[in-house]
Amino acid sequence: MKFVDEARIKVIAGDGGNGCMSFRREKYVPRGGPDGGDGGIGGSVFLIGDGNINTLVDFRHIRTYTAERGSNGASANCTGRGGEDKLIAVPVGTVAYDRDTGEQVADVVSDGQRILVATGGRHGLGNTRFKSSTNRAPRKTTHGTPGERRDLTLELKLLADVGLLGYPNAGKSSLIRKVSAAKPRVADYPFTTLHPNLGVVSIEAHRSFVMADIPGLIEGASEGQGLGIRFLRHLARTGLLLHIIDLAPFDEHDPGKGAELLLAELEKFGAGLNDKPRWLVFNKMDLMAEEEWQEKVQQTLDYLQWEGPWYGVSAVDGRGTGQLCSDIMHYLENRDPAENDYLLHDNSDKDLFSNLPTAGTNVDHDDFDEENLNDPE
Ligand SMILES: Nc1nc2c(ncn2[C@@H]2O[C@H](COP(=O)(O)OP(=O)(O)OP(=O)(O)O)[C@@H](O)[C@H]2O)c(=O)[nH]1
Ligand SMILES: [Mg+2]
Repeated sequence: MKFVDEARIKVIAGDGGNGCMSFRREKYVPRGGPDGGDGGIGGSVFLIGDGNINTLVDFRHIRTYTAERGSNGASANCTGRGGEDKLIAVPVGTVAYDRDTGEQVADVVSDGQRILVATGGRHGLGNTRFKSSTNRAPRKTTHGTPGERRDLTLELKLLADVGLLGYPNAGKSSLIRKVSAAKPRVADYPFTTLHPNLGVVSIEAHRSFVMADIPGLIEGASEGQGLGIRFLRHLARTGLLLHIIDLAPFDEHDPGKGAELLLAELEKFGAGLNDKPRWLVFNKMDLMAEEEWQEKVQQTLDYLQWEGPWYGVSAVDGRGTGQLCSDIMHYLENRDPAENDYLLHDNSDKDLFSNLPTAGTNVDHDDFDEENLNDPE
């Protein structure tokens, strides 16, 4: 399965139908008067949220979406038929921008939500409309107006409550595997994860949150190093970032300095990511003796002058993860939603995520299409 999170499309609403010019012609009815009907209105184009879709890949094949034109009016005062609307199914979490103005035209946040993106043209008037006491045989009609046309950029921003952040190989995918039903690939080399994965973390019946695992970040990601920072957009709507830190990283970088560099990348990305609440999660606790572990954690905390929450876990044997997840749940349930522009999913959304294929599948490296990383054009 390919994961594509950006696409460009053109949407064209239908033109309005033209008004008709006609006069009543009937036996024994001399000078029957005007009877030209109005045209029909043009069809509009809508985006509609669909919880069963989780990628914008289909938009690579079909780029133009056209709604139907309204029919012209006809004689005997027949109004033309309205053009049929065009509905474009998009994943929940899709944001659409007008490419010419940069304006955001749609933000699809729920299944079945319908948002107008191009308005159909108005109908033309038939000559009946122009009848008056002084002009009983008007020869005037108007044309329908053109339907709106727009070039749109679609961006998918996954809707998750919590986002995982960290260097490649820190154990992000291992953690989501441990605490949710999602089974992304885990391997002992960097850049195992090539696209985001979502997992639903159930704390107990009716209490759950959605966690997003994204590809690892490295220094210079904002300049395109590694897989770059484009996947960071999937963290833009999360309420909490978990910064996963490996105290014995494969390239032996200093964990504190590494964390600092990563934060600088967040800052460069913008979108308020560096202001989001962030907790440190020291992973791979099982690899070290207790004392060594304590010492390394302390060194890193001191280096970062960290005063926020932090946790020690092992994504392999699971220690610490239960506490972490229940604290996250507690945090999400108790913060003031008005202060934040992200979405906390109530349990009614759970079904939506439970059928997301991302929660159990991953691309194989062999299947992976390099092109996915680039601009779709
Ligand atoms: N011993 C131990 N190994 C771990 C732990 N967590 C992850 N690993 C190992 O670390 C390696 C990387 O784990 P991943 O979960 O793929 O790391 P990631 O952060 O998702 O990496 P990318 O997808 O490349 O960014 C794998 O070999 C894991 O088995 C842990 O808690 N303890
Ligand atoms: Mg991974």
